[in-house]
Amino acid sequence: MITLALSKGRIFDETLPLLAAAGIEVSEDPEKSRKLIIGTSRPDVRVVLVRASDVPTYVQYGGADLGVTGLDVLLEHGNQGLYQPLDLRIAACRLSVAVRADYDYASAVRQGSRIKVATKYVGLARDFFATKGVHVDLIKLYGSMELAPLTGLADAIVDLVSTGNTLKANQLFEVERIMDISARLVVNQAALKLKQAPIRRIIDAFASAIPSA
Ligand code: PRT
Ligand code: MG
Repeated sequence: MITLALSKGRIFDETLPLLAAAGIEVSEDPEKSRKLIIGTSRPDVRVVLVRASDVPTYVQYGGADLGVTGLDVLLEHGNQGLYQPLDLRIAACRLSVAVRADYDYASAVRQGSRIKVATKYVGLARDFFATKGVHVDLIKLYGSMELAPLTGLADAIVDLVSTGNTLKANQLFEVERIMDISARLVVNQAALKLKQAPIRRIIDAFASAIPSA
C-alpha cells in the first residue's frame, strides 16, 4: 500500500491533475465526505487528509509514504528525513512583509528600530530579519495575520500573498518579498527504499505533469 498525505483545499485540488497523470483517481470529494482516508482507482494507493501544517510530520514519521506540502510549511517544519524530489509548481504564492500605509517600513529598517512583526512563520521570519540585521519582536499567530497591523498588535506581518486581494481589502501594502513559494513533493526516505518501484513511478508521472513556468 502507498499512502499519500494531502491537505484539503488548494493543495488537494491542484494535486488532482498530477494524480491523474499517474493514473490515480480519488474516489471521493473531501469537501463532501467526512472521511479522512480516501481510496483511489488504484487498489494499492490511498490518500490521507491532514492539516496542511501536518503533512511533513506524517511523511517524516512514516504515517504517509509521500505528501504534497507548501515550501512555507516545509521550511518552517524543517526537512529532516524528507526526500524532496520535485517542485510541483502548484499552489504558487510568495512570502512577503506587509504593513499599513502609515507605517514607514523603509525608515524603520534604515534607522535600526525594533519592528513588531506578527506571523505564523516565526522561523522563516526570524531567519530573514536576522540576515538583514533588522531587530524584530516576533508575535506568533495561527491565522488572520492581516488583522494584526490594523489593531495595533504589530507594525508588520509576514504572510503569504498570491493575488494580493487580501492585503488590498485590508489596506495593507507589500513592502518586501522574502521568497517565492510553491508546493513540493516530499517522500519518506525509508519508504523510498522499501517501495522503490511504485514510488518512483508516481514521482516520474508527477514530474511529467508539472505545469510549465
Ligand atoms: O487553512 P488551514 O489553516 O487549514 O491551513 P493552511 O492555511 O496552511 O492551508 P491552505 O490550504 O490555506 O494552504 C496550503 C498551502 O497553499 C500553503 O502552505 C501555501 O504553500 C499555499 N498557498 C498558495 C497559499 C496561498 N497561495 C494563499 N494565498 N496559502 C495561503 N494563502 C492565503 C494567505 O495566507 C492570505 O491569507 O491567502 C491569503 C492571500 O491570498 P491573496 O490571493 O488574497 O493574496
Ligand atoms: Mg488557509
